[in-house]
Amino acid sequence: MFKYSFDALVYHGQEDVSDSIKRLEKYGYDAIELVGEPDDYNTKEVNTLLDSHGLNVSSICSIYNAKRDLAHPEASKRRAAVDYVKSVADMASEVNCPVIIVTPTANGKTSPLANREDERKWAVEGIREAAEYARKQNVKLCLEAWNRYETYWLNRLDQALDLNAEVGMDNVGIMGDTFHMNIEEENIAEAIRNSGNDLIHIHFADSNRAAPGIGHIDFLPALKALNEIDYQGHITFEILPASADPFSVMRQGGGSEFFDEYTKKSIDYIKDLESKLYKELELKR
Ligand code: LER
Ligand code: MN
Repeated sequence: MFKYSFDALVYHGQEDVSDSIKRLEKYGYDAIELVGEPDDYNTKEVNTLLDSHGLNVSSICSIYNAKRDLAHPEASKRRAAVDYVKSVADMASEVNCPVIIVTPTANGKTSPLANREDERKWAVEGIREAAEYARKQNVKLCLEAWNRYETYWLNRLDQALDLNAEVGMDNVGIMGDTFHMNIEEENIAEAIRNSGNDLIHIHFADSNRAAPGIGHIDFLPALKALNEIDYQGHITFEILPASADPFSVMRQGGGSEFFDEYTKKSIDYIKDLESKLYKELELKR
């Protein structure tokens, strides 16, 4: 049985976190993915709400902008980025969250500001330092690959595996996001299978970043692959507005469909496919 969560990015700033938690309970979710803005949460209050609605925090979606670029040529900017990841790790430990998302470059950085190899080296150093810190709090980091319109660098899971091997820390893994994978991978299910135990988190959205079922990704092979690798993380729906800069759109309200409509559609659609998958496996026995 897969565990399901929903990325609160589209709710964030539009409603109180208590309303988000109530919505996720109503539609049968196991957990919430919180937004990596530690100053925006009172973690004690969040824990009380989570307890009373029977939800966990699956993960934290960190926000990497120009001020949080782990690969920036300026040392002071890299320091700010590493300190930011540490602050998200602190928040994670306060809400019992096992994994936080890390991407080595700012969102929208589609070409390097310095030599690519130097940027990689700086990012590796920063990720290692943040991982050492997070390990003491029992928090894992997962490296998320983004499509080419959001980053020049980490676009596919094989590249994330490679970066993970170079970082070489036992509390760092990788994650996929089917929206990005649909653009960059040869085959989504194969990429999941090849990631094996290193895949510790995943975002699901359809090809147009709407709720699964609204675009043209075939999610059944992806679920089969997750089942084959005995995936233990959550399936987290990250449904975002149709913009190369979804954050600026969301600041003005992403759209009413992201609340009840997509929250319900996402889990209903994938749970149906999950049942189909188990029936197929049962028939094969
Ligand atoms: C964050 O999880 C992500 O996938 C980025 O594309 C945000 O724009
Ligand atoms: Mn994502």
